[in-house]
Amino acid sequence: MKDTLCRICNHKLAPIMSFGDMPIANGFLSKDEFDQEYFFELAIGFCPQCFMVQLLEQPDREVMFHENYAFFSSTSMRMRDHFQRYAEWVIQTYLPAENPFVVEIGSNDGIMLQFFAQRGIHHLGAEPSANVAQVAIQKGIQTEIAFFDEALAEKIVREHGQADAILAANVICHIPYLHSVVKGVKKLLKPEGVFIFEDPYLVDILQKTSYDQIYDEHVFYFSIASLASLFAQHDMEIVDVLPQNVHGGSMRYIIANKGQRQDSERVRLYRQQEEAMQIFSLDTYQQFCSHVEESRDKLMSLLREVKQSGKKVVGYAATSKSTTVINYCGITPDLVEYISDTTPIKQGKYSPGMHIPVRPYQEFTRNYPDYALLFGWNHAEEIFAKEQAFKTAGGRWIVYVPQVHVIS
Ligand code: DWN
Ligand code: SAH
Repeated sequence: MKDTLCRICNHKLAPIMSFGDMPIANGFLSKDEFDQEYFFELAIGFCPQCFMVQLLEQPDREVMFHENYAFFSSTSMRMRDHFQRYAEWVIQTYLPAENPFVVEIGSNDGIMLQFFAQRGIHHLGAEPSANVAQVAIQKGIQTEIAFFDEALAEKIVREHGQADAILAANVICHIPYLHSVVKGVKKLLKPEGVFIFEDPYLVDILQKTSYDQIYDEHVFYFSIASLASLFAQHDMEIVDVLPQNVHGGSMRYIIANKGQRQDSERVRLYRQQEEAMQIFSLDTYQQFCSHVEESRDKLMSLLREVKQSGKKVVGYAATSKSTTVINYCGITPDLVEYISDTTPIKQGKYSPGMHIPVRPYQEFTRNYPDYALLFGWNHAEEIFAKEQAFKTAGGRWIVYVPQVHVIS
């Protein structure tokens, strides 16, 4: 494992665990690209000084986010509803009645900004992956195709003025240069404005052994404690936190300039919970490693047992998270015949690393397998609701978060 310094406070990181060589999580590829596939060592560490859990090494941003980015946010109806509620809550709670301006970092295909655009609210998305950004632009959503950082924030201020709210979901934990992001946020926000973002929460990852949240794009695994330390360096503070039941357990953070807003009691309560979970102790992370290894061994024995009994298994949803599970566990195409996915850009390609074919969803419904391995476990509610017929036909689900088990 590499010797790396904390991206937040420069202290030397304590290594937690390595998952071995990993490909790009969203790097779905065709056969003729197999021999040029990019690999890096996926490993995480913990900062004993500011408590930030992070990747030791992250591939360059252009290798992950580009004009062929494979994740389109609007593939989940439940996430669409979630972002509609997020937008309405921001409008009611934080936007002034007169001429509000909202910026979203990592706006993807416009899943959240569409609800501001529909109301005629002045908005702007910063989204570097050109193909997903184009989908938003076609919907009439103002989008700057660029990575958000301090320089982009200055440009937005020059062209649009300062914002009342800067929003984000599942992107701040992707950006290694967070000091530049926070400096940009401070310049772009009106002094009384708010910066609101949500990301997978470290406590949920530890409690559920959801190690598949660990992949190239997710450079940070946030806690309130680690973020408090980041924002304190910029004279900002966390004024509220709201747990979210999406993407396997997320936390929404509301950040303001110091002294501008009263803190909610929730910040203190959830920090206490973090202490009770011992997120400051290296032992906790060592225990997490044993749970991850146990989960891998159980999943592999189950898949081998099912294969030996002559049953057919297919993967359900070619998620970014599945790249970690497939490559870390060593799931080969003889164990999982193909992965069903609804995203056209992934279909007809192969999964990163292990090269399991990705096929259109219709193939799943046309000829149900005996077992479906639920790579999209974070969307279980939505998926189980629409796959009643699979269950009625005798199909079984293999789930591995929080524990490896079969649902019949
Ligand atoms: O943080 C991130 C989150 C928000 O989204 C990004 N770094 C990348 C991405 O992660 P993911 O790929 O693990 O996201 P999801 O939402 O768990 O999975 C999306 C994939 O699942 C898409 O390829 C579509 C597929 N899917 C499907 O085939 N059938 C999804 C649903 C809900 C379905 O019913
Ligand atoms: N907010 C959406 C998309 C999350 S996927 C959702 O929750 O569904 C992460 C997105 O962040 C991708 O679309 C990626 O292109 C974008 N991204 C990555 N680095 C970024 C950066 N520095 N600034 C802005 N967006 C970024």
